[in-house]
Amino acid sequence: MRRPSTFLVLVLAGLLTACGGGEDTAPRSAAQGGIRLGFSQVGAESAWRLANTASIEHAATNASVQLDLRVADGKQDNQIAAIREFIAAKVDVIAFSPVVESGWDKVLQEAKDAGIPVIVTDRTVDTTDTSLFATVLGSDFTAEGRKAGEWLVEHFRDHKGPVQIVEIEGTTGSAPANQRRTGFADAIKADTDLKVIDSRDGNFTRAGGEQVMSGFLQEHSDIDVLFAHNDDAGLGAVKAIEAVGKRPGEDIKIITVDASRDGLSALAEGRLNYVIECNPLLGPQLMELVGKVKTGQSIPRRVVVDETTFDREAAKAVLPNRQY
Ligand code: GZL
Ligand code: ZN
Repeated sequence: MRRPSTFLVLVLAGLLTACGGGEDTAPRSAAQGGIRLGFSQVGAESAWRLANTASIEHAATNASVQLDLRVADGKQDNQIAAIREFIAAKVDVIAFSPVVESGWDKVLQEAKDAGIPVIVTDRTVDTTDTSLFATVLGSDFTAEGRKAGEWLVEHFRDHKGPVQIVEIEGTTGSAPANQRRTGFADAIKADTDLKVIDSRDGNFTRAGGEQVMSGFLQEHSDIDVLFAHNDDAGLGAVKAIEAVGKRPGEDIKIITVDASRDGLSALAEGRLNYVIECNPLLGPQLMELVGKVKTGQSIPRRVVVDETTFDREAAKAVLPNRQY
């Protein structure tokens, strides 16, 4: 009997892999096999970011997409340089998570002129020319901020007198920072006692959160609430709060966004009070979109990922098998 061709064996093997278990098993079509994807990643600033990178790498392997992922250490210039290298290398598709919203039109026009489709993931870009990218895959950050504010309005309904809130923002100019701030502010408008008395950039890192929170604690005597734009900054703030002998989660109520393992553990232990999920596991959906873009299939202009919220009980329930 003639030996099945190598190609046939590879495809069959690939299909079997795709049927494996686990979150990141992207449904694999032969069309994705061998597609070259250039991905520019923001950096390695938080647990969320590391989980996001792992999800993309894992899903590329499952989909046999040839991935060239470059980490930009939080610098837009590095991302623009990486995208230019992908254009020079004539990759099939470019995808990236833009560290900040603005300043992308020129390099995205170069990709368009080179006939290379671009997928924006996670953070969004602020441009008038939406022909510069095929789709945006990621969270609704405004909704995340709104969920944080709604919990606060509910939780402080019976609070008499002013509630003093401080905010540790994400990276200045980034879509999550801009939109979480807006969503939060809109939601707390419902209660005039809720006042943001100070707000500063903690850059989504633990060190940034600790530094900003210790500054707030020196300047403000009665802080009731902290809204941190991600778990890592919130966990850094917890350290600063404990360093001055106050009880995080008790003396100062804390709300964060991401729902990483460490964030949910702190919530389960009562050092945080409420955590809004921001889903980093974008890999499988990204590879599906890459396959469709490459084969010219139509795709939606916006793909919003599902995400939920956690209180203490919910955190305890999911922790045992939390993936990241
Ligand atoms: C949100 C993402 C943010 C996370 C942070 O989708 O861009 O950047 O909330 C990460 O943890 O650093
Ligand atoms: Zn008070």
